[in-house]
Amino acid sequence: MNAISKKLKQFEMERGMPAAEIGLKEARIGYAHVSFSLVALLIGGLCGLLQTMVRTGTIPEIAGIGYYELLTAHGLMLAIVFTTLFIYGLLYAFLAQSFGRFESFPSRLAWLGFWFMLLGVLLVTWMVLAGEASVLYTFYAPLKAHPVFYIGLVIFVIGTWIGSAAMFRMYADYKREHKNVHPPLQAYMSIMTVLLWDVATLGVAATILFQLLPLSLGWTDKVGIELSRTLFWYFGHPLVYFWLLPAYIVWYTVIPKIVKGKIFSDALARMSFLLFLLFSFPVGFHHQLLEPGISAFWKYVQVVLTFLVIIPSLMTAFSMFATFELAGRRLGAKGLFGWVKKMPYRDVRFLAPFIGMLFFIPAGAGGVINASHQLNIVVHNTLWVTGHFHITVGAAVALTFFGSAYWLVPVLRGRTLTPAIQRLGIWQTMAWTVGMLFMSTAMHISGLLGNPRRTGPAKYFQDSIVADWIPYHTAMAIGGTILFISIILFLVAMYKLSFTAPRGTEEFPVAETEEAAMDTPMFFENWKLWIFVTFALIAFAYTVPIWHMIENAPPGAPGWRLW
Ligand code: HAS
Repeated sequence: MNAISKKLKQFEMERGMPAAEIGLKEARIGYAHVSFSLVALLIGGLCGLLQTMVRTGTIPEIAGIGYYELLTAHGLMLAIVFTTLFIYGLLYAFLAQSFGRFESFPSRLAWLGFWFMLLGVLLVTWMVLAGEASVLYTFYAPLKAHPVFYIGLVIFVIGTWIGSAAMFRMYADYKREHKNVHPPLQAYMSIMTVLLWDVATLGVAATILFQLLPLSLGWTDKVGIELSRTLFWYFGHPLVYFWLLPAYIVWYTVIPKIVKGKIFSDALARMSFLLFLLFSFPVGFHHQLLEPGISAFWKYVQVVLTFLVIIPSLMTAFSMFATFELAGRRLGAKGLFGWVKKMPYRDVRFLAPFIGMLFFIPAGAGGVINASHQLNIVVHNTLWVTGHFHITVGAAVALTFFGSAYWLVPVLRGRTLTPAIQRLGIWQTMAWTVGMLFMSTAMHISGLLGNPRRTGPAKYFQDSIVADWIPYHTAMAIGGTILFISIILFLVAMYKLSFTAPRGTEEFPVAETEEAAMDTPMFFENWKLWIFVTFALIAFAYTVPIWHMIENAPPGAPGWRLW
């Protein structure tokens, strides 16, 4: 073991500190983000339930609010607001726990970011509920929303940039004070996550500022659809890894502690996050495989790169299996799968993320199917894709966030997780699992039967094909209802953990690395190099196709308001 590794081990010991060591300032900012995300979860969940019922014909429009308004609010509230706010809360907690109480915690910057995000969300929600922005969460050109909707989005993104600047400062301060030492693994992964978000949002900021907002303000009368969608998916694919990586931080660093095991390899974990940074961006065309205006060659290049971005997920799967097996053997498990019996299934902090991992196995396989050009022709724009993202972000990620909230909220509030709340959490997790199985299975199958996504209630002239979809619609409505019940149970649990659970010190679970793991090389800290390689790959994958889109630009389309 070299000197650097010794220091690393020493820091690992130090950061196994009790939760109370998280400073008050960090806890407040973390809790503000998490509690705001819970409000978004409630609104988004309710809109999700209502839109399922409107689409399946169970209920008509509600108070003039139709399918597309509900679907837009559902998508934005859950996919953008709930996730981003929860992630920021979680990352602040990871950084605070990694570095200990920091006198110089950049709380002003962090709060400023929070208020910007809040303002942005309020403006966007106002426009959606006022019926001025039924453009779904992808706000695809040439759909045209009210300018305030786009301004709200810009303010929200600026808020996230300010928040990430606060995180970068914490990391830089730590590095300045600890030369030639790896910052703790959770901190490294957290910084990688926000860096990925910052680079990704450059694309969406570009299409909003230079295309959609000018169109909406009437400064331009046409928009280039292909360019706008390309900029959107340059952002849209790394966005899914921005959701996934915080869940992976929990899988790599928290779950081993809960199962009484250790992190299989610090170096492997860092490597997988680094690969996500490099390969998340040059792959956006796999969302546009069926769009004209992009040459087959560049689609092919980006599909090949898509298969590279699967590798860090396979590394994660390997690492998790290794962690479980080693932990199981330490607890006396025998044979290849003896560990399965040794896992703490009655602990919601483990059960929820573990079920998330199980969901992620078919979810990942579905991603591989989507990325294969010929198969994409079958599933594109069908409910299959909706099923895919419900078992990725809606199951693997959401269940991990739920499980994490059962220790995070008590840590941030200085309270404890009681056995009664544990039981509530288990019920809530089971309800989510059952609801998601109903809903996502029905979505996958009816998608294969040709059921389109993003469409309101339609009878298609009573065609017989449509009759085949009806049982699946019923299953979706049942699943959606169970999911909403799960959200209510979760919010009850969070209320108790925030306000009524006994005061005390809850454990912030962070595992140590296996002693036998290889030393972590210092090259992971070569940020200048990795950021350069990231932009080089982006330039390689996008320069020529975007140049083609501009050079051969079609006349563009006027903005449309279809609602
Ligand atoms: Fe995806 C569309 C391809 C991952 C989310 N995806 C979407 C959309 C969303 C989304 C939201 O190529 C729709 C966007 C829209 O509105 O149009 N996706 C992929 C690929 C992956 C992938 C190749 N997606 C995700 C993740 C998401 C997400 C993660 C959210 C968090 N996706 C696509 C494509 C489309 C697409 C096309 C466009 C479709 C179209 O035509 O529109 C890969 O990253 C997946 C790799 C994952 C794995 C699984 C590894 C398994 C693990 C679990 C281990 C389990 C353990 C437990 C240890 C290879 C890590 C074991 C215990 C036991 C007891 C067994």
